[in-house]
Amino acid sequence: NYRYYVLDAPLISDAEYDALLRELQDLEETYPPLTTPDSPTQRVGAEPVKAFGEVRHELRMLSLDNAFSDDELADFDRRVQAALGSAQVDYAAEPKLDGLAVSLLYESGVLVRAATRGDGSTGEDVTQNVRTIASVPLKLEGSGVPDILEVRGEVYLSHAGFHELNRQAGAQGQKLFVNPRNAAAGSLRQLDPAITARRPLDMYCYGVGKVTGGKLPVTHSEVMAQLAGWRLRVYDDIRVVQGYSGCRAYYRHYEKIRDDLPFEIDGVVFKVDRLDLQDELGHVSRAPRWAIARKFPAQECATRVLGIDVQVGRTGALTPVARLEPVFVGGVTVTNATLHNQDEIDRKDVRMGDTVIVRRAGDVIPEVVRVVPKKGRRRGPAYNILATHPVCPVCGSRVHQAADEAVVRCSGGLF
Ligand code: I6G
Repeated sequence: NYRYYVLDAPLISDAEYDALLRELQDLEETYPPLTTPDSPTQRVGAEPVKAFGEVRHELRMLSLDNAFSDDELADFDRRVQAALGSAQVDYAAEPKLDGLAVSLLYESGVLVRAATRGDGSTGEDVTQNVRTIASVPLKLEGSGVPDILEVRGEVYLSHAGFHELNRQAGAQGQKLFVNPRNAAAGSLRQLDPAITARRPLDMYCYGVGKVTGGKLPVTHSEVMAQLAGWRLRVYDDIRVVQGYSGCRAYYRHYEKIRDDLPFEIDGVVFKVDRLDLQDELGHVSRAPRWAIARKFPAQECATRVLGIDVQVGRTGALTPVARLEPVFVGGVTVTNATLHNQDEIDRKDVRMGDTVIVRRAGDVIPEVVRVVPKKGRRRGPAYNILATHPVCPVCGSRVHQAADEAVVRCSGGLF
């Protein structure tokens, strides 16, 4: 499991893995006392619950302050320098995954409890659900594991996992999740762990909470390396960067590669690397003074549909396009967004005058993601591309839609 789910470097084939797991199941059935709580066979199997229990976090789970520009990032660095009275500060940098924060409690190296952040003071007990996440170790391996170790991190769904989940939901006529974050939250908050187990959740650890009966290294980056040494899943490009310019370069790099990552990130996080300096800085109300999230420009924004036009492409395909009230999203002003085809318009039920969420990611054409429901508002009629465009808006030829296609095409006068 560790090689496959944490290191992403399996040594054996899936078939060999399945055979080993079956052998273990057979052994445990024959000799029940051999079944330990941390056995790979014991990830699923807890009974559904009626409601989650409450967990009080002994050390508050803080949130992060945000910087939305280079200037705000520079301000943060200046504040840190001033408070510490030092010229240049080393920061540990890592991407900020768009998931939900979870706390894992290990006693003598064994996972005994997992909780959501909740309001920071009190969260929900999601132990049985977190146990089903294959990359979360049920038992830590290696030497020097503290008696009590609370690890914090982000539970998330990869893009692939999210699309697969929505594909299945669509096939079963269920409501689709709007984004990977909501899908991850919904998956973790299932009362039946068997359902969570079928969701491809994953987790990266980003810090520690309560630690007793053991010593940890003196910098954040070394602590992260130590967690990885105990087999916890830690991001493999946590870097120590110098000062504001180092932070900015790391941010630029992730801004560039963000759309190539297998999961959604909404920014990068910088933390003063030395833990003694973190202590010196302390925190204000809900956020530490020693950390900041440099956020990417929002990729989704709300705006209004002014009209629906049609564009005719090189292959004669008629693509419906929403004309929008201009909106600044993903770093540019967007005035048009693709609606893809009639099936997509029907599925999302997009109409003129609607308030919609528009998404612009990387160099991809902006798209209408969904309609924002407005209670009590009278809406326009449903849009139908064949009704509004019986002929091609470019050449006037008849348009047609093949029975097995979602696309409407210009016939080019051929029939
Ligand atoms: O919500 C968070 C995401 C990522 C974090 C975080 C983080 O580090 C990479 N770090 C801290 C300290 C907190 N929230 C409070």
